[in-house]
Amino acid sequence: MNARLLEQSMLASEDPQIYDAIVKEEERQRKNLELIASENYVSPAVREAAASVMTNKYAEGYPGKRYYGGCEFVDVAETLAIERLKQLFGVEYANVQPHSGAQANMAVYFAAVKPGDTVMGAALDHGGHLTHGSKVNFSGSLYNAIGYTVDPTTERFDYDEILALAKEHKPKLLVTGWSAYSRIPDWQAFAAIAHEVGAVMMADIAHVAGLVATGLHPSPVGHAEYVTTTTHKTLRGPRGGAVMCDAERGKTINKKVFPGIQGGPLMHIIAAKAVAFNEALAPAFTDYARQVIANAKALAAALQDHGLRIVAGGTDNHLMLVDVSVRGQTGKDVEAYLDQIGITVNKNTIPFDKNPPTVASGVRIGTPAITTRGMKEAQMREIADIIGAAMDDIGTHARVDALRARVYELTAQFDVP
Ligand code: DSN
Repeated sequence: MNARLLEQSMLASEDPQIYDAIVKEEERQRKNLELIASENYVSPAVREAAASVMTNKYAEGYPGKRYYGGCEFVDVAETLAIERLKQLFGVEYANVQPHSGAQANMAVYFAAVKPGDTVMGAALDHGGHLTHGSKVNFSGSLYNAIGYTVDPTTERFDYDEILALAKEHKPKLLVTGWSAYSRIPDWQAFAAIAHEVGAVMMADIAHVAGLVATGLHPSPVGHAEYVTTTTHKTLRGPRGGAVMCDAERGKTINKKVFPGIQGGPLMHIIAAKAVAFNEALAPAFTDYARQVIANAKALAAALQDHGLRIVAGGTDNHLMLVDVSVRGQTGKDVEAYLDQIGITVNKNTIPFDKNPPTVASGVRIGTPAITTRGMKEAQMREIADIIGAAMDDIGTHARVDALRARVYELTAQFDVP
C-alpha cells in the first residue's frame, strides 16, 4: 500500500473500491516509464490545491463580479492565476476558467468565427488536434474545416503551400499549434498567411507551453490574435485550459467562456493552476524545460541508432513521432507490447499515414514526465536500448519479463513527486 494515501485516507474505509483504483494508479505511475508526450507529474503543492475545499465553491462569473456570495477567497485564487499567467507569457488578458484545452479552443472559435465560416487547421495526421477541424469534433461539424499538411519530403510545414491553400479557401480563422509536431514553427510566417487572406490566427500551444513560457521555444504572442493552452503538459499544472489575447478581444472571450460555454468554474483547479504558474515562473522551471528538450533530442538520436525513423528527422521540442512501419510494425502493436513491459506511449498517425488512427504507423513519445523524475541523457540511451530490444521481440514475446525488469530497475532509481 502506498504511504502517501494511507497517511491521509478516509477513502480507504469509506470507498475501498475507489481507494484501491487510486492506489494502483499511483503505483502504475511510479513503476512505469511515462512517455506520453502530453502527460506529466504535478508537484505535491499543485495536488494539494487541486484537492482543496475550493472544490465546494460555486463562483459563476469573474473575480469581483460573481453570481454567488462568499467568493472573496476564490477571487484571490483566480486573480493570482490570471496575473501569473499574464506574466508568464507577456499577455494583456488571460482567462483561466476553461476546463480543458478543447473548451479554450471552443471559446476562441465562438469569439472569432460564425457557424458555417471556413477555418483552416493542420490535418489530424499532420500534427493537428481534434479541435483543429476534425469532422468528428464541433470544429469540423460547425465550421467548413480545411486541413493543411506538412511537406511529404521534409515532413515540415511548407509555408508557400499553406499560403496557396489559404488563398484558395479564404479561411476566417487559421489554427496553428499542434499535438504531434516536433519542429519549431515560424509563427511570423503563419501570421503573414493569416493576415494576407484576412483571417485571424489562433495558436494552440498546449504541448509546448512550458517551453514557450521559459523562452526555450519561440512564442506566438505578438503573432497570433489568440493563444490557447492546456495547463497540464509541459507546463506541469493541473488538468485544464486557458485563453490569452489582447484586452479588447478578452472582453468577448470572457463572455464566450462564461456564460457562453461553461457554468461554474472549477475553483480548486484554478487555485492549482495559480500554484503551477508560480512554479513555472521560478528559475528552476527553466532548467527543467531545458532538460526536457535535451532529453528528447538524446532519445530521438538513440532511437535512430536502433533503426527507427523519427518523423521530420528529429525533434526541437519535448516530443517525437517514431515511424515504426520501417520495422514492419504498427503503432497499435508497439503500444501494446510496450504496455506489457511498463512503458506507456500512444500510437499515433504519421504524415500521410496509410493506417487509420486506431492502428497508426507510429508512436508518439515525449520526455516531460520522465524529466520531472530527474532522468537525463544517460537514461535516454537506456530507454532507447529497451525500446530497440522490444522492437526485436514483438514477434516472439520471449523477452517481456526481462525487459519489464529493466524498466522497473530504471524507474526505481527516480522517484515521482
Ligand atoms: N490528448 C492530448 C494529447 O495527447 O496531445 C491533446 O488534447
